[in-house]
Amino acid sequence: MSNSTFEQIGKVLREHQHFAILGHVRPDGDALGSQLALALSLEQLGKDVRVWNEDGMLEKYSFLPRAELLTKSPARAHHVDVAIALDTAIQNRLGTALAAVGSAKIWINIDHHLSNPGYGDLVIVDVSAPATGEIIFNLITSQGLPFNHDIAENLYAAISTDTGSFQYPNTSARTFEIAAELVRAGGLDVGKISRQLYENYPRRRLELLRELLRTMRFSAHDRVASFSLSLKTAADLSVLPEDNEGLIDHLRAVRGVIVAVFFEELVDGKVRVSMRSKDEAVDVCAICQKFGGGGHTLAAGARVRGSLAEVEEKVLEEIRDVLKRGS
Ligand SMILES: [Mn+2]
Repeated sequence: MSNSTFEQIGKVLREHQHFAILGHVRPDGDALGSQLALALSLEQLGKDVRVWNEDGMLEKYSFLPRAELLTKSPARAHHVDVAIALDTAIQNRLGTALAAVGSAKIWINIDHHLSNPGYGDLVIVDVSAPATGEIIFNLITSQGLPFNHDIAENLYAAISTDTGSFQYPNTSARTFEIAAELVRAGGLDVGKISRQLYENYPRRRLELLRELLRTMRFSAHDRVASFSLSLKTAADLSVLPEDNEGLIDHLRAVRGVIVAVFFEELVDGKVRVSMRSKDEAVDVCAICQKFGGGGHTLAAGARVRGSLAEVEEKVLEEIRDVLKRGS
């Protein structure tokens, strides 16, 4: 990534008319906020912009300014000039949004995941950025693209959620400078945004946490903590996929825990594994890559075929091996 890549992307954004902005399946605040922010900037330039995600807009993030722009990917493929994948480590993780792009002259890939192989024609994978939203901010400001309150609020939400409210290790002085600029130039009400992000959960999320805590396990001398969600429990509680975002942090927050793992049984015979590490020496991205997944050094995931019990066993064994080798 270099300034010239930012310039090339800026040029492509100005010179073309029809855009599709895509994000990964099971989106988080960074994916959704980044998609909306870039879309709003392009809209101000007078561009025709589609904003697609396999899951559409989540209830939890429907407060984001102009959230209605982001829709489920259409069943019929559309031709666009430029397709832009945001926050998406593997192109397949675009899901139906990938299929919705009939063809595009140019693919742009903007991301901060270590495991991103750099697919596409113009690529910015900045692993030092704690959120894709930070890279979008850099793109908008460096290329003089339109900026306003709504764009600022979407970027603030993206950065706040992906840094765990400015806590995770990638959070830098630059991150705070960007946040300050968003608050100042965008005229943001931080308290209001934070209430919507962190104090507006449905009751069932806490009921889900109660069930997850019943399954909590510690191993490797309490350095590994995990819990799991079966399809049955998810159905009993009418859980939405978005309800479990962030619950793994309860495991990570325990003193002595180095690796936290969340296992979620999926309908397709696979188990979704989310992993967090508190120690740079324990690279959970590398562990997840062994199971076909990827992510960041301290936060990664994979989808592994097998029953909940089988996958738990296999994955926990692998983590214990890695910890043994390290200690
Ligand atoms: Mn992200």
